[in-house]
Amino acid sequence: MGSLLSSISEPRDLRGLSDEQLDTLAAEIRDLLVTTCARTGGHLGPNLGVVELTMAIHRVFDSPRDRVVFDTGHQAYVHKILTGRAAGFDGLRAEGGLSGYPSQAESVHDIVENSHASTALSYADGIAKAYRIRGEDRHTVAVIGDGALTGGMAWEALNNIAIAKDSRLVIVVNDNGRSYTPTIGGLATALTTLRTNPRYEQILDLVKKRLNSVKGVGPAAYDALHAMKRGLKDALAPQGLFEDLGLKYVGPIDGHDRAAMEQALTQAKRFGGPVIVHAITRKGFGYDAAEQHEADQFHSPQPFDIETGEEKARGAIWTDHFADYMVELGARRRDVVAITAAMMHPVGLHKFEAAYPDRTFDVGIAEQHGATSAAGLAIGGLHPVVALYATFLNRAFDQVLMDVALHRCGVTFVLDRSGVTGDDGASHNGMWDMSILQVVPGLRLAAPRDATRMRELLDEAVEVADAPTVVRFPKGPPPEDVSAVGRAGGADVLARSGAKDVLIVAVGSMCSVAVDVADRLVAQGIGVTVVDPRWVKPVDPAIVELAREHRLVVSVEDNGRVGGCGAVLLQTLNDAGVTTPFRLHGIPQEFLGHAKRNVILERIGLTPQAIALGIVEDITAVAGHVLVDVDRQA
Ligand SMILES: Cc1ncc(C[n+]2csc(CCOP(=O)(O)OP(=O)(O)O)c2C)c(N)n1
Repeated sequence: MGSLLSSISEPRDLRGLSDEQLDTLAAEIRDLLVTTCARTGGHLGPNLGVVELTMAIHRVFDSPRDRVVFDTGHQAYVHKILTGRAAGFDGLRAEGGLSGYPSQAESVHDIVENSHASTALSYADGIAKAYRIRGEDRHTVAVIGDGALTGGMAWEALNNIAIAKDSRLVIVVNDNGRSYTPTIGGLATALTTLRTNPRYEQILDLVKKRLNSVKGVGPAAYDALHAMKRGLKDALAPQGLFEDLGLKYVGPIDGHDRAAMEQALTQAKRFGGPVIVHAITRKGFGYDAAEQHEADQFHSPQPFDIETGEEKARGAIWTDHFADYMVELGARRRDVVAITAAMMHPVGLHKFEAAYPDRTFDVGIAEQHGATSAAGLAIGGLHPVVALYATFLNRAFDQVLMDVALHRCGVTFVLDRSGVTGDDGASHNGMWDMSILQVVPGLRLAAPRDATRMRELLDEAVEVADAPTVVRFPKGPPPEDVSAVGRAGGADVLARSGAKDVLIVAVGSMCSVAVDVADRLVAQGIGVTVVDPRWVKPVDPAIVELAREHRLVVSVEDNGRVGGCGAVLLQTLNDAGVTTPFRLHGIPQEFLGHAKRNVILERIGLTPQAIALGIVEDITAVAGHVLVDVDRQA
């Protein structure tokens, strides 16, 4: 660790440093960011872009007395470093180590840790109002990217902040022009216009020249300056956007010019009401490989080689299979269109976009709009495929329920990163989708067990024209194909051996786990049937009948235990009068701390070994119970 860096244990340590020392510190921070992310992976690009901006905030404001809220929170590494956590970067995102997002458990300087975008302005609005009502003279700073500004919540917040005239609230817009890829939409265009407006540059030059030529500060100088200011304001009219809302605006400021940032923030702090400080930054700034990385400027690279910037090779993941198949599907079905919420590459729609640009829509970080717009596309005669990370579907629940399902729209939602995702922490696990979607009438939900089934189920999903369909799959590589040994209704039977002791109903990625469990049970003389429902909602009547025939039913899913597939299956069996003992395996309904996926699965008992052990105990108890009954009858 650099020598200056090791002298910073809290933000106030920044105050006594000279400009030169601050520049050195910025370099040391970048070095730590690059070397850490090269080893662990992480949000490198966004953090390289906010080094000076974060330093300026911590020099002008007094955290934790003043509160700093980072939208999404993926860009808070520099904040962590400046609040005494540089040494912890060794264990970034690993179990027991630093979280990749702000974390209240880690530091009093951290507030918002949800990592779902576009919430910071609402938090900040509330915090600032609370301090005003409590009579506390404290400032709240919200840092929000141009990407996060595309989310509806941000605009709901701005609408309210604009009338909270005495809120001591400073909104720093970190405008790097990008989400992962360039930010899309009218707002992005307005910001770009502002940033690249040649008139703005000309006027700045003019201002400088005129002011230099004015001797003394008389009325003439004032008029000239005033006229220039009006000129500037006109030139900046595109972002009248903010000013029309009644929000004070400072900028645009070069976000890598720390001194300029400090000046703007000081001005904003003095104002005493809500102010927007518009900072222009470059994602990946200061590390060539990141700045030049075309797809996403190293938004969130895997571990990589520092010299070449080359990411460590990885095998094909579920997303890659989806990406390829969407192109085929698009060729066969001209009515299929695709929607991403600012995650073209991460969800694998970039290939579809390359092949069918007119049929691909990046809606920004706007899952709600994306879902209802998809309903509109369906009403208009197309079949939209909305590809999201499972955790972000939570945002669009009401839209799926009321706008898509109630209106019987044929929309297919593809949920990537479902189940335990691990190193991004609690907010990124896709463990809610199969619970919240269970309550949506008419919706059908498929969980493919391997890449072949993913293609098959996607085909079946896009055939459904009068209801929402969902295809969900996890993070990482799919398993080798798991072939079926038979069929029961619409479900695949994956293993059938010996007596009808145990029926394992395995969901999606848990199918290969269940086959492993079956091998272990068979080795102990326990009869097992493993079934993959393929479509987990609605429950297949064939599975109800299978359950009736076995002595123990075990469900296994990588979704929360509450309200998920197992819970609904149990309820369905109950309704059908099937009284076979039932054991439900799933994710405990907790916010799971960050760690590698396999470490978490181990911790929560979703491994073949743990499940098999539980079944041996359960079937022994059940068999004992049956024997007692038999004795009694005799
Ligand atoms: C609701 C929601 N949808 C999607 C994401 C995934 N996501 C994480 S960061 C990001 C882009 C953020 O862009 P911006 O706010 O401009 O920040 P930058 O990374 O450019 O600094 C996206 C889409 C998310 N965090 N939350």
